[in-house]
Amino acid sequence: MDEIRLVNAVSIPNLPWQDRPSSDKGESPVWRYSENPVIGRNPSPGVARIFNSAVVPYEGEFIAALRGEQVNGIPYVYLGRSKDGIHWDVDRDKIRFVNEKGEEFMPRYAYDPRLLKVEDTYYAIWCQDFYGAAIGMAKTTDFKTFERLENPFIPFNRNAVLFPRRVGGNYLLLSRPSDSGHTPFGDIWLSQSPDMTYWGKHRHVMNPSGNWWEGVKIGAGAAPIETSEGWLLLYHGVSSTCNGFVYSFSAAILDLDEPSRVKYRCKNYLLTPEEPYEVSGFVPNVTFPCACLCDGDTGRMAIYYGCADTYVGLAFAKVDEVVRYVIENSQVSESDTEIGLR
Ligand code: BMA
Repeated sequence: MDEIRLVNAVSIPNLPWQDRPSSDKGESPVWRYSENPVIGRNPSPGVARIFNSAVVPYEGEFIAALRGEQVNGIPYVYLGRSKDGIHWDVDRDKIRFVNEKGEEFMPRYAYDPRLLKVEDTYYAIWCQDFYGAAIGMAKTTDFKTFERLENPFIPFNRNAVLFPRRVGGNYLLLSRPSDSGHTPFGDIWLSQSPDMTYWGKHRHVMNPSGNWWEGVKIGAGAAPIETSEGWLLLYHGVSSTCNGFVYSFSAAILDLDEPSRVKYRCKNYLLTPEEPYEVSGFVPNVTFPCACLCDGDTGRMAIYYGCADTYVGLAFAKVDEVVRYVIENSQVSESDTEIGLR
């Protein structure tokens, strides 16, 4: 295997980081931040919990789209700002979304945001009501005005994640068609658009595998990371127990030019609920990644993941070690490696 490296990655000199503790003898190439969680309960007035949230570097600091569960139980998206990616100031007000005329256009609720820069624009994507659970999208260039885009899909759908650049001239969006409740099924799909409005050329990417940790449903987590081996996709997988669902996460590597083809898929999870803040909370046993910052200079990865629908956690890894682990523990099926069109 040639040297494994990030491709098209920006340099993030202040990426949050902590070396792997020597006491950590786990075989996974991912380790947790020792001061987790980085956002605790009741983080700001009117917000009881912040968890599944996404972070981008912005003007030498960091900005986050945070899933904030209000004290009336309704989730919404708030902006957070941080100099170090660890200590966060949470905006008092929800993100104010507008339509293309600049008029206020708020979703009824919004959760599980992802946030990503594509070309010169930042895109926020979340799950919202569109006569049932569906995907909402907005764009911003200054984090002051968020203009809503057309909802990309009819309901029901969740876990939409954009690619950081066009492939074959099109923007790419992963998503997970679902039901409007606590969906007991779910595959990852890829859709393409020339303009961020019309989405089509849908391709199946992968389904829950025979691996028990991801046997019920899967969903894209962080935006795919471009590497010399392909797109590294962190995704969550759900297993069913007599006490309910357990959310772990792992990774797959998608073909760079045909990302509906899975080149490698890790048969083991990279992280599963173990720590008290992951196994105990509003919904126990949930680790739910929504973002990963990668430093182009060092190959370091900082993964932001929701913990037990209550907190935000940070985990670290090195891209070459993750890619190597996925390849060495890969198990792909025929439906993974095919193009995904029937
Ligand atoms: C999923 C989503 C996530 C949540 C998870 C576990 O269906 O609603 O926001 O973290 O369930 O409750």
